[in-house]
Amino acid sequence: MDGTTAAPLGVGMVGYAFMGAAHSQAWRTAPRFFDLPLHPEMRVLGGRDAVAVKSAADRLGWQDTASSWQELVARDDVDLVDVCTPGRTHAEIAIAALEAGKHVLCEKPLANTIEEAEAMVAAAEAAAARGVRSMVGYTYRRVPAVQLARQLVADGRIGAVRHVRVQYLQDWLADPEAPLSWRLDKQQAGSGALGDIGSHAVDLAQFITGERLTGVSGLMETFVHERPVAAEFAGLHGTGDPGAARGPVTVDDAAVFLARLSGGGLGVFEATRFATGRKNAIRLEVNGDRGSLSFDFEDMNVLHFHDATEDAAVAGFRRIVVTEPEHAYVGRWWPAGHGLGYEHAFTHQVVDLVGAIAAGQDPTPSFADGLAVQRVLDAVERSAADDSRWVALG
Ligand code: 4PW
Repeated sequence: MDGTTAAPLGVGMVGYAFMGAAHSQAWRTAPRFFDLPLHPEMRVLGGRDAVAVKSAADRLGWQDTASSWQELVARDDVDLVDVCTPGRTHAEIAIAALEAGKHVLCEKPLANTIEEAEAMVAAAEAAAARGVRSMVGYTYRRVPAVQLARQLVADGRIGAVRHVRVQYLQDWLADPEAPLSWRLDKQQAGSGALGDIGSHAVDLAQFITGERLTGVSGLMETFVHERPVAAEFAGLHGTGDPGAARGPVTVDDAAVFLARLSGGGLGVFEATRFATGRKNAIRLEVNGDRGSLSFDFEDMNVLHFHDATEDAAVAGFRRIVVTEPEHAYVGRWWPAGHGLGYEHAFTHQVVDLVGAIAAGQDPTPSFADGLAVQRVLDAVERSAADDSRWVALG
């Protein structure tokens, strides 16, 4: 404890790999930099491999361990369950936790199928009626420059949205010998680049514009169909075992799609793990009839803004360094100019979730927002499977 008088919020987390580590630092850090109305206590880390869970709990700062998610959900000292497992298990864990009266934070994409996502929304709505809250982890919304982009659109600074282009570019699979992981297994992950990173692109487009995608036409491709089985993993990358058996890749390596937006604009989306040299480039541009916005996560403390109502001779694009105390979340961190990184968005996610729980409000993005993204992913898959046929969304 750090001298807080806030009531405790007992947290249990399932999963402890890349996302588990990112969430752990957020639970640890949020109460140290922000005044939270409830004090998160990192009570239990859950997973099936007792030795690995114990070692992860010690490293990441969890007080205790559970050998199954069922055991974790059943504990009286757990008020909130944080689901950091592959998509295959999201629905069963989240629904059980909500039914047990625990608040839920669930990693994205919400689920592997529309049916699972719909069941999760139903459970979330029933739980909300009992004061139990849920949120899906589209963390890039909580990058201060993305918050500013949304604000500028909402304030009418770029006018009516005509174009949205979002690219989410990674390259960790460009090497055909990069090993298999659960992210390449349809049973575990639901889809590949489309669900893992294309889902962020869709969520960001809808979040920043405040509009919905109303139809899509897509293409999906798997460039490398077999890969060596990995010996072990760190982050996204596995270590190949020389001479290891090979296994099938059952998801897409890349997905591209066109979309229409509810406000009448057009969208172009790209998600790939084969963009050599691009590590985590989320490139986003929105053009309105009064101006434009441009953002690249690889320069995440900056937002470019063009005000088309200014004198054309000097208008250009303004480079806004989003590190002023006036910017969302920034005032609790460092002096102006001392930028933030990938992990801060996870901390902001905890801040907003805990704030909503304490205020008795439903946090966003909700499971319903997660389902809306899921419907877009599903429509892209159906389109791609049918010669890029146009698929309308309700
Ligand atoms: O934040 C991203 C995730 O949502 C990460 O960079 C990798 O891509 C891992 O999963 C997705």
